[in-house]
Parts: sequence; C-alpha cells; structure tokens
Amino acid sequence: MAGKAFRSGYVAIVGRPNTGKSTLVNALIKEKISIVTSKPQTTRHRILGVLTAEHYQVMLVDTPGLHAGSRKLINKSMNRAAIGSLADADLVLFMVEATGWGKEDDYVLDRLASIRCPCVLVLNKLDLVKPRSALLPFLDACSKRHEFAAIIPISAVRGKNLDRLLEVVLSFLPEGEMLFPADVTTDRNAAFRIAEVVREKLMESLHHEVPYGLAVEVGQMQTRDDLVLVDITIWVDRESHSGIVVGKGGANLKRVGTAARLELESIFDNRFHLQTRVKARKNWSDNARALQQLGYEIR
Ligand SMILES: Nc1nc2c(ncn2[C@@H]2O[C@H](COP(=O)(O)OP(=O)(O)OP(=O)(O)O)[C@@H](O)[C@H]2O)c(=O)[nH]1
Ligand SMILES: [Mg+2]
Repeated sequence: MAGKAFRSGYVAIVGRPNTGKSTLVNALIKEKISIVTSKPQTTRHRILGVLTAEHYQVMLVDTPGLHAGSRKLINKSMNRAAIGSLADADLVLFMVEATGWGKEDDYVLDRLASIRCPCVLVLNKLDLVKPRSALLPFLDACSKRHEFAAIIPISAVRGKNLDRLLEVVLSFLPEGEMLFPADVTTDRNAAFRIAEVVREKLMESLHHEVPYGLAVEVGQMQTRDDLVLVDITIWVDRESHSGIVVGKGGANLKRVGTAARLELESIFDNRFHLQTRVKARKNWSDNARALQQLGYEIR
C-alpha cells in the first residue's frame, strides 16, 4: 500500500491589525516566531513560520495588518508586504474577530477579491463571544459576505479549535516536498528576532503615538562562551520621544531591557547582554532611505 502523501504549501494569514494573526502563528508552531502586543500595527514585515510534521510542512506567512488611511511610507510598505503574500499562497486564512465584523474587515475582504486560491475565514477570539449563542448568527452572516472555503471559529490565545483549523488547512494543501529542513521554524535570522523582541517590550511599555515611531536596529553581536553581547539602537522619530523611551532615571529602558533579555534567553539557549542606546531620526518612518536601512521593503 502506498504511504500517505506528503503535503506542503504556503498559507498567508491576513486581516486587519490586532485580530491575532501573529498569536496564531506562535500557537501553531508552539514557539515565539512573531511578536504580539495589545496594540494594532505590531507586525511590520512578512514573517514565515514553518510547521513540520511527518506528513506535512506548512509555511505560515504572518503579515502586517492591512489598513487604510495612512499615507506614510512605512504604512504603504506594511500593506504591500501583506498583499505580496497573497501571490504565492496556496491558501489564505482571513482572520477577523468573532465578536463582530467592521469596516476595516471590509477593507481586507475587498483586497482579497482577486485571489485565485481558496480563502478560509478564521473567526478568532472566540473566548470573547458573549453570550455563546451569538456565534451562530454571526457565522451565518459571515457566510453571506463571501464564498469562503470554510469558516472556523478559534481562540488562538487559548489554543481552542486549532486542531480543527490545522486539519482544514492541510486539506487544502497540495502534495509537495519539504522546502525547509525539519528543525527550521522561521526564515528570520537571530538579529531580526532579537530586534523584534526588544520592539515588542518597548511597544507594550509606551503609549499614544510613541510606539509607532519606534524602530529597533541590531548592530554588532559577539558571542563569549554562552553569553551573547548585542548592540542595539532604538530609533525614535522625534527628539522629544527619546526621554519618554528612556524613562525617569533610565527606568523604562531598564525594564524593557530586562524583559527582552529574559524572553530572548528562553527563545535561544544563550545568556544575553543587551547594550541599548536611543537615537532620534526625524520622521524616519516616512523616509525611503531610512526605511531601507532598517530593512523595510520599499519599491
Ligand atoms: N481574548 C483573546 N485575545 C487574543 C486572541 N488572540 C490574540 N489575542 C490578543 O489580541 C492582541 C493582538 O494580537 P496579535 O497576535 O498581535 O494580532 P495581529 O493580528 O498579529 O496584529 P498586527 O500585527 O498588529 O496586525 C494581543 O493582545 C493578543 O493577546 C484570542 O484568541 N483571544
Ligand atoms: Mg501581528
């Protein structure tokens, strides 16, 4: 009897900001691949998470939340990264919140009109649906908006119904080969992941517009025995934000540094020493050269 066919393919996860796309990638891979915060527009790049098992390899493509109304170059770069993921996808997971459909979700659905692969609607944050009986009519209303290949309610944070979601994902993947070695879980290198973890802790520690004007750049990295020394520059887009990031007597930066170090030590099997400095570069997020230097896709 022939063995079970190996399946592999690209699954683009798209949706408006803050619906839980990165949380889902981390939950499926059971590793911190992509940073998560309570604030919208956390993910700024396309990030691959690779899930490998005996009979399949799924390339989960985490994307920045699609959003309208911002003219800055960084927002255009983020939207382009998300839209770009659709071209190579074997399957699209369109993520909305199970508590309701908004105009921002319509914006995303409009962008999905021309895709050629199947699109599964994922209703996340099931744990927030109260009363539970509200789910069925919502599911029904969603099914009338578009011909989705399937509609799956989940809770990424609680791990609810993820087995079912994975089953559905696999049913849409073509037979194919392994594209990454079995022990590889992401296409991103250590420097990128370190910068992102620092940005996550910074974003959570700051408010209003400050988190959106932040970029984190990893410079020199040196390894001494099991200790990794990392040189980190935190960019802010106006001078007055430097002091806010540093905090009174350096308290905020210290807190952020400790939280980042602890998390990095749990992701990588190393001890870390982070050397951080804060620099201002006026309006870097709307400056093509600055964006390119910081690793953003600019056409
Ligand atoms: N209650 C609840 N919260 C969730 C769930 N999944 C994600 N969240 C929370 O939603 C927030 C946003 O999660 P992210 O994973 O960063 O969302 P995202 O879609 O990647 O956001 P962007 O990168 O900004 O587009 C975080 O505070 C998560 O903890 C869930 O199933 N239930
Ligand atoms: Mg994200």
